[in-house]
This record gives sequence, C-alpha cells and structure tokens, in this order.
Amino acid sequence: MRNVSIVVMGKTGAGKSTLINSVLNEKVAPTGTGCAVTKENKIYVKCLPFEGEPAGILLSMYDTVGLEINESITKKTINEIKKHIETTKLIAGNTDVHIVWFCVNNRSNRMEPYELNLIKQLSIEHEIPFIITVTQCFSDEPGELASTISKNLAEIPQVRVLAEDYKLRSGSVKAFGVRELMRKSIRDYKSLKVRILEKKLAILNGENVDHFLVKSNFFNTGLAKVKRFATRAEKEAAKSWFPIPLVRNITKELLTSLNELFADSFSQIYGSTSVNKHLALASLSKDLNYGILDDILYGIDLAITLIPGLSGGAAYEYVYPIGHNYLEILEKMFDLPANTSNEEIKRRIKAEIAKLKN
Ligand SMILES: Nc1nc2c(ncn2[C@@H]2O[C@H](COP(=O)(O)OP(=O)(O)OP(=O)(O)O)[C@@H](O)[C@H]2O)c(=O)[nH]1
Ligand SMILES: [Mg+2]
Repeated sequence: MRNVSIVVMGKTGAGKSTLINSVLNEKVAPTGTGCAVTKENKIYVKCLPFEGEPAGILLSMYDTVGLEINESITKKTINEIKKHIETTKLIAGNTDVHIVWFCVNNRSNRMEPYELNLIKQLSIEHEIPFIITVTQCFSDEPGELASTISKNLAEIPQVRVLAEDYKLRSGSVKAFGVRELMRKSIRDYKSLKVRILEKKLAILNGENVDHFLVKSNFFNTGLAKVKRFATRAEKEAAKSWFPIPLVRNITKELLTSLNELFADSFSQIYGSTSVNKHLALASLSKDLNYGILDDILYGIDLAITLIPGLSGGAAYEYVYPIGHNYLEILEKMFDLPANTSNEEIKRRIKAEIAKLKN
C-alpha cells in the first residue's frame, strides 16, 4: 500500500481542517469560526481507495495550528512541522508521497511576504514539494491572488478548491477541486519533486536572480534598524544619569537583531542549509567587534558620563557607527564562496533527480 503523507498548513481560518475532513470523508478535525480552532498539530490516518492504486493508499493528514495567532505559537508550530517532515522523510519509501498543502483563503486577496518566504524556505530546506491550495473558492477561475502567487513562486503549483458546499440564500455552491488536488499530489508527485530539487540545485549553483535584491533589501532594512536603535539609545540616555550599561545593552540587542535579519535574508538566497556556517562566522565577527569595542568604550563612556547634557547625542554617535560597521561586515558575507559541503549536496540532488526521471 502506498503511503501518502500530507501536511496542511496556513493561516488561521483558511479552511485547513475543513479540507482534511473532506479528503478523509469524515468529520474528524474540529472546524469553526472565531479565533484559532485547531489548538495543536495532529495526525489523522486512514486507508482509502484511490484510482490507479490497486491496494489503495495509507493516507496521513497532518492538521496544523493556524499561523500568525501569535509569534511564539507560530514558531512552535513551524518547528513541529519541520520535525514531522524530517521524520516522515526518514521512513518514506521510494514511491511514497510526501507533500505540503499550503492553504490560502481565496478571499484574502493577497499573500503576506512572510508566507511566501516560509514556502520558499521550507520547500528548499526540506526538499519537499508544496501545492498552494487556494481555499473557499466559489469558482475555479483564477483570480488576482493566483497571479501574485505565480509571480513570486513560479515553481509552486496552485489548486483552487471549495472543500464543502457553500450555502447561500439563493441556493448553494457545490464543493469542487479536492479530487483534483489529491490527483495532482499523487499522480504528479515525481515531477513536483524534481521541480523543487532542480530549484534547489539552481540556488546552490548561485543562479538565483533575487540575489542582488535580497542583499540590498537586507542593507536598507538593516540601516533603518541601526538608526532606530541609535535614536532609542539617544532618548534613553538623555533620561539617565548613568547611561553606559543601558547603551551597551541596546547595542548588543541591535547586533543580535542584525544577525537575525542576516539569517533570514541569507536563507532566502541559499536556503537555510548553509546559514549556520555563515552565522558562525557572523558571531565570530561580532566577538571581534566587541573586542574592538571594548577598547574604544572607555573613551566614549567617559564622554557620556562627564557631560550629562550631551549624553543623548553621544549615545547616538556611539551606537550608529558600531551598527553600521557590523551591517557592512554582514553584507560582505553574502558574497563568501559557497562552502564545500554544497558540492556534496549538489551531487546528491543530481543523483536523486536522475532516479526520479527514470
Ligand atoms: N462552506 C464552506 N466553509 C468553509 C470551507 N472551508 C472553510 N470553511 C469555513 O471556514 C471556517 C474556518 O474553517 P476551518 O477549517 O476551521 O479553518 P482552519 O484553517 O482549520 O482554522 P484554524 O484551525 O483556526 O487554524 C469554518 O467555519 C468553516 O466551516 C469550505 O470549503 N466551504
Ligand atoms: Mg483547524
């Protein structure tokens, strides 16, 4: 029997649980309106007949907590999804299907940048095909949302569905698209998998056209952060008699925040597999930076304490150049040569593509 493992994720209220019930033909997952109905990630397993599969399929559907209710819940949900994907991958046989349906409500009209980045990141990092499932559609005519998605995620297919009949006063809209979604996930699985592997290969080969844009976005956002932290230091220092520890803490917070921004931007280009190595370098340069800092700290600390009236402005002048320097160091790291382990990853992916195409 063929194993089919499907992760269903997306914003709260997109219709993930409704979709799962429709696929399983049974109301197992709780659904409803209001805030966050599904409170924890849960697997539903069922054997089902499926055309072209004489023994049927063993379907496992992973219903997940809606993204964006609050940041820590979203982080926890995504970490659990990652673990689930990796564990399933470990035990998956050659012919098994292992896919993510990312649900977007047709009425939302747009996808948030964080959703687009999440899809790019997870699909590349875990080498898993995604289908964007546009939910709660009243027709299979692609709308505005469809073109935004294909502009941003050309390699990810979309399927429009209405998982459950929609009742109107004047009648009802019949459910559609769920069979098509299942068919696409199972019948087209190999080609979807090849597509994502080829995309990863292109990224590892540095063929990503976004490179320049991501890098300059990183720098501009980073610079805005540096200014914001420097202004905060200026304001807080002006209120305090002894602003040094305060300003130092703000500086450290700024560097950490720049690190996070770097990791995020870097993984948009290279996938998160090579981020760790570069982050290690980044924190090394942070240590170096702190070392240099400690030497100059005395002089500036002294200036801030001795002339309280100037402390606000001095704090700005203190935080800004440190942040700016650090930003420049991080920016240079985008251009470091790919690490050698990338060559191994590329070799493995090429072999896998060849196998799938056979
Ligand atoms: N008629 C109809 N209603 C739908 C459909 N999809 C979702 N809904 C309704 O939209 C609401 C939210 O659906 P859920 O399936 O609970 O959404 P969810 O994504 O699981 O939400 P969370 O668990 O909160 O993250 C419910 O009231 C559903 O009845 C659909 O295809 N047809
Ligand atoms: Mg739900």
